[in-house]
Order: sequence, then C-alpha cells, then structure tokens
Amino acid sequence: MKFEKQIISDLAINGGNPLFKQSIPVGRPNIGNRKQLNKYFNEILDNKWLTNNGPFVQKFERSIENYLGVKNCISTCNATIGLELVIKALNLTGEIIMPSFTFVATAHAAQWQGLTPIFCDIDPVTHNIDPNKIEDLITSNTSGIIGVHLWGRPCDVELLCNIAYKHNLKLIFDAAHAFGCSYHGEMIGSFGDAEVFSFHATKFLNTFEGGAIVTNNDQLAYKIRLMKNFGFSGNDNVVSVGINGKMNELSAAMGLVGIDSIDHFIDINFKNYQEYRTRLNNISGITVIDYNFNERCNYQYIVSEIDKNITHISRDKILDILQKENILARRYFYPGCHNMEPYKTLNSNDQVRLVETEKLIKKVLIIPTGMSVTENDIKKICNLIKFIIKNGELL
Ligand code: T4K
Repeated sequence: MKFEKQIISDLAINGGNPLFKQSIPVGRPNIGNRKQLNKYFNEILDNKWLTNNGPFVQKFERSIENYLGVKNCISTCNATIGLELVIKALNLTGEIIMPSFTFVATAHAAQWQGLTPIFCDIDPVTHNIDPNKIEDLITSNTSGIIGVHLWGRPCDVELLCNIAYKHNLKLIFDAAHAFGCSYHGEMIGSFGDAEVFSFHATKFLNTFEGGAIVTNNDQLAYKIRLMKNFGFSGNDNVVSVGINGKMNELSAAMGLVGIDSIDHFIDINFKNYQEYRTRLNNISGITVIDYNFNERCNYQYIVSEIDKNITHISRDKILDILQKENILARRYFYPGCHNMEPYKTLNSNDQVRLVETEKLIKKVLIIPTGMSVTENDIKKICNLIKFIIKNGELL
C-alpha cells in the first residue's frame, strides 16, 4: 500500500522527513467572526477604554450569565487567578481535596493561597475525582473540595454536593474544560459554591488569556468583584485585600465573538469526535473516550487511551512517532500533580496511594481537533496511528 510505504520510508528509512508538512497541534485556538472582532477592536480603541470593567467586559459577563443561566459571572485574567480568588473569598484554610489528574494550575492555586492540596484518586472510567474515596481523606483540617470537570465531562456533582454538605466543606468546581457542557441537563456553572472557567487560547471558548468565576451566591460574587480589583469599593476606598485579576476589553471582545460562534465550534468538534471515534475504535488497543450524548458537551478534547498490553507499543513511543510526523499530540495530564514539585516531595506516599491515577497517566493521549483540523487530516492521522500500532514491535 502506497501510504504505508510512504510512512515506512519516513519513519524507518529517511527519518526527519515528516508525513505532515505543517504541524497539527493539540490546542489550536477556535476563532469567531474576524470581521466582527476587528470592528470590536476598533470600537475599543476609539472608546479609549481598554480595561477596568469596561463596556465589553460587562457585556461579556452578562452574555455568560444568560448563556449559562447563572446569577453572577465575574470575568478574570485567567482561571488560575479565578481559582485563587474563590479560595481566598471562601476563607479556606488547611487542607483541600482535589484530583491529581488535572492541569497543575488546580493544585498551584490552592498551594499559592497557603493551603495543602490533598490528592484523591480518580474513577478510571470518568477520569474525574472518585467521590467514594473522598471521605477517607477528610480530616479536622479539611476546608474544601475541588472537583475538576475533566475534558468537559461533569464530575459526579450530586455525590460531591452530598459529601460537602455532610462535612460542612466548601465545594468548588474547576470547570476550565467545561464551558458549554451540562450535568443532568443543567449547564455547568451553577454547581457548588462557585465554578471557574478558563478562556485560555487553547480552550473551547477563548479570550486569548482569561477566565470567569460563576456563582449563584450574590454575597460571594460581591466579595470576589472587590477582591479582583485590589479590594477597591469606589475610587479611594479599599475594603479588603485584593489583587489585579481583571480581564481587559480586547479579551472580552474575543470572548463575545466566540460566544456568537459556539454552536459552530461544537458542530466542528462533534464531527471531528465522531470521525476519530469511528476510525480509531476499530483499532485494537486504542479507545476514544465516551461523552454522554444526552448532555450538552463541547467535545473540545479527543482523549484516547492506549492499552499497551494489546498494542505492544507504549503510549510514549506512539507519541514520539506522531510528533516526529508533525502531529503534536499531548499526554495530558502527565505525570499528575503528585509527581510534580512541590507536591512530590511533600507527599512521597501518593505514588502508591493513587493507584488509578498512576495507571491512567501512562495511557492517555490527546489528539488534535478544533476548527483547524480537516476531515482529511483526521483520516491521515488515524491511518498513521493504525500503522504505528500494527507495526508496534518493529518501530
Ligand atoms: N484547570 C485546568 C483543568 C486546566 O486545564 C487549566 C489550563 C487551568 C485550570 C488553568 O487555566 P488558565 O489559568 O490557563 O486560564 C495549556 C494551557 O496553557 C492551559 O491553559 C491549559 N489548562 C492546558 C490544558 O493547556 P500547555 O502547557 O499545554 O500549553 P502549550 O503552550 O504547550 O500549548 C498547548 C498546545 O496549544 C500546543 O500544541 C500549542 C497550541 N497553541 C497554544 C497557544 C497558546 C496554539 O496553537 N496557539 C496558542 O496560542 O498548557
């Protein structure tokens, strides 16, 4: 077969002559209507109002509240600061329980606020925090739980709420991946004490850099609004400790054109997801994870699991070959927060304790999707993966 010969020559003979001439990375941004965006940019420059709760930021916040059906949206400069603001505003201290299988920002936000992240193992099917393992970790020092809706698949919100209520703990959701997703038909954004979205360039909805805290708790929202603006209440009146957590006007404009294109982004992501699933799930040893078709979902991540017992080639070797062929797949969230500093040194027992997390970090491979990936790209990427796995032992 010509295609296979081509790959064989690229991989095994010629080396550095990649099959894909241009790289196809995970995380290419989705961008809405450029004409509208440029119009907004000009308007912002004409307004001469670039930041500090300007009209675009306010419009963006109201749009998010309407889209999610949540009472308060407080935009931020990124999700990490958003998480820190929530932790601070809720007066959390001591220990906070969270998964290790997440982007390190979840742990860092707590650690930076002087708390100790206590890592809980995950459910191997959902990849989310395993609620059945949380109660064993609760001590008299525990003040909260952070659930992460990983890949946009909701945590078991109901069980987490019950545990938090029973033990009088605060419950925060890191919803960095979950804008546009629902749980039991209700949009993610209304659960727990507060939820935090990321609008980083690589996210489903992006504002270059950015994030938002959403909550139905008006008092908490009021407090966070002050805190994200240095604690100012009026021009000269500082009423609390604060930080600069503000989103700027250009970012908000980017977010607004993104919101107008949400359905379009979802259509593309869903089509890509179906295409990948059909093609890859035919190959033994690789599985593309399920999303619940009864819920709304942004299909932002194509998450595959490699079973080395079947493929006879490791996830890392597959990744290496893909990258050499210009397919910039990623092994999120390797190696897990508990294997990163300072957590590794602080909790040396976690490698033994977090059994499912340790297994999953060796299996997960994230494959490129989004509006810059074509159907033909997907076909070629899947054929390449098929070839790599088929010839696993030889490569
Ligand atoms: N909680 C969770 C669960 C998160 O996943 C994140 C962020 C956070 C909290 C914190 O949110 P923020 O504070 O960032 O708002 C990237 C992002 O930087 C990070 O925001 C994101 N999670 C994480 C999953 O991915 P890296 O280290 O992988 O970034 P980088 O530079 O390697 O880029 C990733 C891929 O995207 C590459 O293939 C290149 C591509 N890319 C990237 C950028 C910035 C583009 O094509 N265009 C771009 O503009 O962390």
